[in-house]
Order: sequence, then structure tokens, then C-alpha cells
Amino acid sequence: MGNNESIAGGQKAVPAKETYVWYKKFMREYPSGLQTLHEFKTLLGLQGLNQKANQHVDQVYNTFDMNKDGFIDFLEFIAAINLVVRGKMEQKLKWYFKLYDADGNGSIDKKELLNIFMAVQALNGQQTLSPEEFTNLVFHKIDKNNDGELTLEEFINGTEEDQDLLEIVSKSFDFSSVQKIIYDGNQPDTEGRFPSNLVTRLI
Ligand SMILES: [Ca+2]
Ligand SMILES: [Ca+2]
Ligand SMILES: [Ca+2]
Repeated sequence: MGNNESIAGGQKAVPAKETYVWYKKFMREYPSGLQTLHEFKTLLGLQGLNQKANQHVDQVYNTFDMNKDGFIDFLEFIAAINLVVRGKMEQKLKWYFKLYDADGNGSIDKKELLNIFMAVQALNGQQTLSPEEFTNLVFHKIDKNNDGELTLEEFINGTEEDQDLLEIVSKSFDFSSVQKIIYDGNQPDTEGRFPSNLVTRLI
């Protein structure tokens, strides 16, 4: 503990007073000081998903579990909130890149991207393009050197330049829905993907 620099890529931290309020909420909800994967899914109302979507949510959880001990502790939790609420677009894209790079080798290959789009489809319903078509389109657009791998640079540049793509990427884990849950805890008005009755307990 104590190395604030490393929290979610060094972005501005949540103010101390607010952090304390979050701390109290977190400890009330998770007295052991650790949030499990199951609790994470409950918090976001993401239970009962099919296998593909479920794997995707597991992957999201793993990106927040920075020390890879299988739990989200308070520092990791506050870093996640920081990213969701205060993160700049580039920080969020870096996070998405980490999420997509499932094997963590520093680049996204077609198979990894295809898996993501299949999960997104499982979560958000049918899209106009099939996951395969979409994967090919993305590589066609942003794999500048045509080597079948997206580097962080290709991913960030390509996504920032392309509004449609940015939108799809944003849908693969919807920060705005999460933000809504964090801040007002109301029943979501759109799509009902985050039935948030449980979440209000945290607010
Ligand atoms: Ca952890
Ligand atoms: Ca990879
Ligand atoms: Ca490339």
C-alpha cells in the first residue's frame, strides 16, 4: 500500500474526503476488505449471463485486480472508480487495450478482438455486423502496418480517429452505465442491462 502513483496509471486521485466516504461504504459492504468476483457481478447487476458474456465480465474484473490476488481491495476499487468517473479518454482506451489483450503480450490479435466482439454481442444483443465482419473491419481500418496485431499506439490512434469504432469500444464495457450506478443508483432507464437495486446499498 501507499504507492499512490501507480493507481490506475497515475491519474488524479479521488479527493481525500471522498475517498474516506468510499472507504466506509466499501468496508460496510465488504467487511473483509476484499470484493470477490461474485460480489463485483452483483454490484453491477451482471448475474445470470451466458458463458461468453460471463468470461468477458471476468476479464473486466481481472483488469481491476491489479495485484492479481483474485480479489478487489479498496485501493483497486478506488482506482477503478477513478478511471470510470475521472479518467480521460486516453486512460480509458489504455484500459480497454488491457482488457482486449487477453494474453497480456502487449498487442491485440484477431482472435482476441473477435472474442471481445462476441462477448459484446452476447451482452448487448445483435449488432448489424457479425463479430467476424467487425473484427476484419477494425483490422482493415487501424492495423496500420498490416501485421495482424494491434499495438497500443495503433489501437489508441485508430480509435480516437474513428467515432464509430470509439462507440463500439465504449460499449464493450460501458463506463457511463457504471457511472450512473455509482452516482445515483437509480433504476437504469435504458436497456435495463444493470438492474441496480443492489447497487443503491453502496451509495
Ligand atoms: Ca487484488
Ligand atoms: Ca495479445
Ligand atoms: Ca499492427
